[in-house]
Amino acid sequence: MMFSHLEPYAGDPILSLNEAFQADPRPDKVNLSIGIYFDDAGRIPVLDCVRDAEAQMLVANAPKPYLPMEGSAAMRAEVQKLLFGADSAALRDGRIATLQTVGSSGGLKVGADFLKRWLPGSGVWVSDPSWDNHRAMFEGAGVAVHPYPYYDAATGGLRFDAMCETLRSLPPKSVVLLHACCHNPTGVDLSREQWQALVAIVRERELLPYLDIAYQGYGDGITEDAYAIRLFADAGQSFFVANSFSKSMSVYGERAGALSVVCASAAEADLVLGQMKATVRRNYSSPAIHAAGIVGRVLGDPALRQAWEADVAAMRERILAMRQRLHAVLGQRLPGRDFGYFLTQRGMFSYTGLSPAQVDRLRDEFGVYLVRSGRMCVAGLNSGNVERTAEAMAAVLA
Ligand code: KET
Repeated sequence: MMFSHLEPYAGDPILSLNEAFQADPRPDKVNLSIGIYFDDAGRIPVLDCVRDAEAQMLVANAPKPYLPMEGSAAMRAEVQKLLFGADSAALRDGRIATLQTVGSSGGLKVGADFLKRWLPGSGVWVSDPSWDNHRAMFEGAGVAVHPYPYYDAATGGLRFDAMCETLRSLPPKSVVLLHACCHNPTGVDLSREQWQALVAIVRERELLPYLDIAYQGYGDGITEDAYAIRLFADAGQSFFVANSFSKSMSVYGERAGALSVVCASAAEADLVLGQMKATVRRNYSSPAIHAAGIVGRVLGDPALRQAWEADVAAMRERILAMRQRLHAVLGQRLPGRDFGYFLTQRGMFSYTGLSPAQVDRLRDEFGVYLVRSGRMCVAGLNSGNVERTAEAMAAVLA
């Protein structure tokens, strides 16, 4: 009996729920649980630009060696331009160390292991609430995790003053995890003025920002959503960025992501890249070659790039249309209640304010799946299910 002492795994609040959805036999079920973009037919799209990149790879019939620990050089260079802008001073100065990682989750974990080893006294502060896996991954790396105030349930907005007050009280070199755009789970983002105020606090308190950008292009646009990244870089700040292509290229299972560290000098960036490579070697040795081929081509080939930007805009606009439809139906059914948050929140998610009991009722009675926190993936709505989903929500809210 080697393993009888194990505690049973309670499951992951998002991934286990998605498994429960798949197992639900009801034909009219609606998946608003996991952060995946579904098209208007309810399918995960294969973008034309991704298919064309894969077709090019098939024709080239190139061998599949191990990539270096830090991943594909061509992909890393494209990621840097995408995040920081081709004319970034930090990029020109060679101050950015970028690695291709196994999804952005792989990047977050490699970054967490690196911090545990090289800034062992630093804790990490995450927004209240945040993506649950942030806490799990940093704690798994042995880093202490603390919350900072963020979402204001009373107004559906941001507790920005309280957030700043907490950040001002942190010891130097504390790590502050920030969602660069499309906050998960709330959909509530900082304004540009608030980002600027944050940069000043980070500088004054010598904090280390760790930006997570998993939904680039789903907020206001591909470049617009990189605002915070470019602001920190232009301010001469040292910081981390983990970025994902899972959602923006609809390549979830390819595990396409990267981790970048902006440093004070090119020499420091070399040191960081070296130790990051060592961290990767100890975790998974090297990232996936197919993911590098897709991302490198889609970003680097002008025609594919143009097609991708149009695809991202179409996904963003379809989500917006679903937000408006949901808002309209709920406003009709429950007049006098304020559903304005569906329109102001950004990205894939809305924090609905539904209680766990209401979420359970939606699932059991109507086959509509939300995360129990009340988080809804708006990208699971489509013209065939949005009306009845809104009616179901109205029923449990009444
Ligand atoms: N960061 C955030 C903020 C995020 O929401 C996700 C995924 C990731 C990182 C991971 O991305 P990837 O590059 O695929 O490793 N979030 C969705 C899926 C999940 O929980 O894994 C979600 O919140 O539903």
